[in-house]
Amino acid sequence: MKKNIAIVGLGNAGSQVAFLAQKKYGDLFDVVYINSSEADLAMVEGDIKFKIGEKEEVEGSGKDRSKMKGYLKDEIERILSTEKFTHKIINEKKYVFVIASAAGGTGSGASPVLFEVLRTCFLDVHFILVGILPQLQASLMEQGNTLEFLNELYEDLGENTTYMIYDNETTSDKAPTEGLEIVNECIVEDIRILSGIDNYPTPYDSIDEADIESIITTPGRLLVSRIKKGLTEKILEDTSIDDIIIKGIKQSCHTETDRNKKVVRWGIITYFTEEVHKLYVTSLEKLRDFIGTPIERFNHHAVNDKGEQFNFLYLIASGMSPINDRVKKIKDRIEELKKALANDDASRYILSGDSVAYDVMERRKKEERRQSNGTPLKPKNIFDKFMKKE
Ligand SMILES: Nc1nc2c(ncn2[C@@H]2O[C@H](COP(=O)(O)OP(=O)(O)OP(=O)(O)O)[C@@H](O)[C@H]2O)c(=O)[nH]1
Ligand SMILES: [Mg+2]
Repeated sequence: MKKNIAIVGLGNAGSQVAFLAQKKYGDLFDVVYINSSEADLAMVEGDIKFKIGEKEEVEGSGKDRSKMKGYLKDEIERILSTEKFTHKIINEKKYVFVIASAAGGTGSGASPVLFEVLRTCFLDVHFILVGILPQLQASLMEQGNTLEFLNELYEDLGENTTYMIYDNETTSDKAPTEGLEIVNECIVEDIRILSGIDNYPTPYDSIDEADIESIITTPGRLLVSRIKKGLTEKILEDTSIDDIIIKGIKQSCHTETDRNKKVVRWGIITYFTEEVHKLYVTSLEKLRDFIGTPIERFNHHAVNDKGEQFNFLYLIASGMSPINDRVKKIKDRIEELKKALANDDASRYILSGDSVAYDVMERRKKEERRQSNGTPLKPKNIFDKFMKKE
């Protein structure tokens, strides 16, 4: 089977997601790893790995985004002249997902600019940027990096970008490693749905490859909700399908949906038994109240004759609003942490690591500004935009 999708994982979080995708669905995805940490790269297996950064440096960047941009800039020509990467992996794909944590150094720093380089070089491939937000309890440094990442997404990559935002806060009630694994799993399963693999043949309404393409390539935020439980005749007699879908969105690992409801397209893929199909009210008014009314709707209804425990419903929504409500929470958290540092002696001691980290971040930004006055060549000059920050 020809693979339509590649996953480029940057930094530790991105690589872990790519590795999971490789392990679970190696027949659907090609994967690429990019990391500054030799140790992290050694833990994953896949088609191709790029180590960026100084050779003798074994570990990551220590959350230094700008250093990573510099490292990627130094290596970008080598990466783009690696035929296996460009010809076999990227150029042959329909969709390439570029995945990283927004909070670290390597993935957060390198992924937006890499995304821009790739989409400039490979015009026939659709690129989707996937960012993972840190928990609200994460450090000042991580929150600061996240804001920079989101700034690059919204300001530098701009409106013509399709992106997905996952959130480690959604699993903050779980044990730390378990929480991250749930998020990784969610990302991989969502991308699997976007491959269209579960759109079973049907004589009824259907979503074909071109429809999926028009949903996925809509600029703005892309969200997937997968519902596999509770879609039984008994439950649907008392509960509206809208409520089930809304709950599915709220309980997913995607970050919260913005209150400024906007959605351009959605696709709903159902696989229901006849009985459940009869209970399915397709107007979905409450859902529209929750995420907005799409300009275009696509439906895929296939009949499940295997038994209602196999019923499922997937929602793919695209062109959604920027995550301004969540950004506000990050900013509030940064203010809270800074205030605690300034006012409270007890907090000052506990949070001193953060304070130092924040100073380091400020210094790095200045350094980055100073370095951005060179006259680099293409595609290196794409980096300029990302290295000019205040
Ligand atoms: N969902 C998820 N989050 C992760 C994972 N690994 C780390 N994180 C989170 O990502 C943030 C750190 O990003 P990393 O991906 O480790 O950083 P990096 O890109 O390797 O950058 P460096 O700072 O250079 O090491 C923290 O908020 C972690 O909690 C993972 O496997 N899955
Ligand atoms: Mg790392």
